[in-house]
Amino acid sequence: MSTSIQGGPSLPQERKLVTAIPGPKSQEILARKNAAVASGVGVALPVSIVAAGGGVLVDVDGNSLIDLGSGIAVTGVGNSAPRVVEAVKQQVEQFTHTCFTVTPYEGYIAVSEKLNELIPGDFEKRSALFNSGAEAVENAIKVARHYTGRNAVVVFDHAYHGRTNLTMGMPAKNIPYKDGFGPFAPEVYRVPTSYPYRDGLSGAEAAANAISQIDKQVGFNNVAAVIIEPIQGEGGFIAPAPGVLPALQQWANEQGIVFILDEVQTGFARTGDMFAAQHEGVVADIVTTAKGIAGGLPLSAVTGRADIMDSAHAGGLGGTYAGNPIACAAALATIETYEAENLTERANQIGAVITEFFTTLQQSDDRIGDIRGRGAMQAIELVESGSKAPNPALTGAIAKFAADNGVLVLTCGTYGNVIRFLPALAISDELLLEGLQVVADALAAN
Ligand code: PLZ
Repeated sequence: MSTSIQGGPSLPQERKLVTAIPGPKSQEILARKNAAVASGVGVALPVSIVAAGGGVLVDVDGNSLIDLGSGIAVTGVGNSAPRVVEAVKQQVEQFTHTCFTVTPYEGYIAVSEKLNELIPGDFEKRSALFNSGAEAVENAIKVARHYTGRNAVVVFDHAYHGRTNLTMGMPAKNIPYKDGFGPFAPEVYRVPTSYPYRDGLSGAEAAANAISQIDKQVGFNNVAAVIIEPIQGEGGFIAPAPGVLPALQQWANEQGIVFILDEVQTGFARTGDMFAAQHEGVVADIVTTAKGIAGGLPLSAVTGRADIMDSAHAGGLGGTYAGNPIACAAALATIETYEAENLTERANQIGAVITEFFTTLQQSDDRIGDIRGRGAMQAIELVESGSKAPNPALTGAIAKFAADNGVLVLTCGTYGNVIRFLPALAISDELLLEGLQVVADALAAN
């Protein structure tokens, strides 16, 4: 693996612990956090970071942790990729902000052109830029409603789409996202999806199930949009059975329903294709993207068929910071990095390393119920030995053991029993395998 995208402050790519986790300086800072920051803002691993790059996070005590989460699938190119650093520096010296809807600038337009070119679909497209994934989802729904003149939005079991009021009603998980935060926006309907490890349904069966529920609960003619993650992220890295996405796409097209793919977590080389939809040749009417788009700067996008996207009146879409010039400069440099460094291929190599590692381990530990994912978006679902009963206690214990031993892993899943692996595509095989071995040690110790 070339080191050309590791960049950053030349961080040694190593796991090195010089204190317990968290160390004394981190503890001091975290005590200030508890006094200053609203406690609803939790943290997964309470260390205070001073540098990050390639596949490591360095904390204020001098510990170097292996990062298998990349800020929840954001820093695909690393946390300080050279092209991104350079582009951001240049832009910040030119200007930091004008508000695109007041006085525009080329970067926003260049990002839109690039997205229109990269996102699957052999038709004219338009894009609009925003700040967060949730904001992109909200705007995709605004556009779909405006275009169709209909209200209903269909989401799926195990879905996750954000934390704003509209998107908060869309995730399928109460704690931590929804509890006590209602009322939620109306006209959001949830239907079953496909969970191959647990439901055993074929793609055709799962799609037929969902479509039949939409018919019975909502009525096709009331549906503005169906929105689905090509691989469900927060819900547990669930890839639907083959055929589900093409069947939903075809049905939505026939019914005049806007088919939205939420590629916020799966997009930008993560799954071994530039976009996860490409795996089955699915073409959405609208695609939402964020996270991996801009190397860590806040940017999101809604990209779709020109006639749908252009249906909203001028002034109907926007936001003060939406498509900020620094974030746009970072996005152009980030996308250039994915392409120039062939990071889709790297994502597939990473996926092969992870799959092989856990397939071997599974032979002697049946608590690894399922190993799944695509490219550098992989997960293990943990269950009770001899059954498929979810094992969230083991999952938490493994994340804790890994953190104590200098490896950041993230958990997810509706049942809280999935460990997900989302390393930066800049990580070396050596460091990745060292991180995975710590997870194996955690399994052995629990
Ligand atoms: N759509 C598919 O995965 C964000 C959530 C982290 P924002 N997932 C990480 C947390 O605990 O808040 C996500 C996603 C999909 C939309 C979103 C929302 O993206 O940038 O977090 O708003």
